[in-house]
Amino acid sequence: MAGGFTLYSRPGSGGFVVEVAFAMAGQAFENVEISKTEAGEGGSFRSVNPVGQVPALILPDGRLMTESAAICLYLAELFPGRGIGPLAGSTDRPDFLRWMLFLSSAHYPTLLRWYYPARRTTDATGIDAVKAAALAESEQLFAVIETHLAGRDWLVGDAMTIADVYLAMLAHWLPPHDSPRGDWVNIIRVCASVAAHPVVAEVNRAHRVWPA
Ligand SMILES: N[C@@H](CCC(=O)N[C@@H](CS)C(=O)NCC(=O)O)C(=O)O
Repeated sequence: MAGGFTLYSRPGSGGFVVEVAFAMAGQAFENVEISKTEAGEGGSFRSVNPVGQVPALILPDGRLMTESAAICLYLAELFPGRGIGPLAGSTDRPDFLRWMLFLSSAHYPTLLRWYYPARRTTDATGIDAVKAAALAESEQLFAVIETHLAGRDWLVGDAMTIADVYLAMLAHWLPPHDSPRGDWVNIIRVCASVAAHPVVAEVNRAHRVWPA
């Protein structure tokens, strides 16, 4: 789409939350599916994003934007009033920034460590230990969220934001079952509310972050 947005993504990836933000905005974009081979070392996608990760967004002026949370925050500003998240100046803005960064910069990397453990050690016999530590840290962070959600409908304020969608995505990546732990009743409750949102449900039909 010349002059529009182009999103490089893959079903089930972090592109999910960005696609939901675009859908909430009602903004069309060209969706380019990148295979793991194209994204791998030496693959053609490396000329777009040198680190080979999705999501990667090409802005209408041709610049590259990476980082799922940064893209979501940008779309929230670009498309105000669409429920993506509270804007600067609103009471809920600090909470929104807190949880978006908590999820993307503290939590997402713990899951990446579990899925790509060989990047975290040069000791071939240390893989299992890296995975165990990654899972333990992820569970600690989910426990923080579980406590925060007690008596609340959403992570931020009194309406769904893209932060809740981000949470549902991470909760359904949790190894080994791709689902939140059964005793996290508050997280499960919020994930169910997110899944019931018609815009989210429509995007998830293609992504299947959770069973559609
Ligand atoms: N910090 C990045 C992480 C993106 C990321 O790790 N994406 C995964 C898919 S969910 C990926 O492309 N992994 C391939 C790799 O790391 O080689 C973001 O928030 O967008």
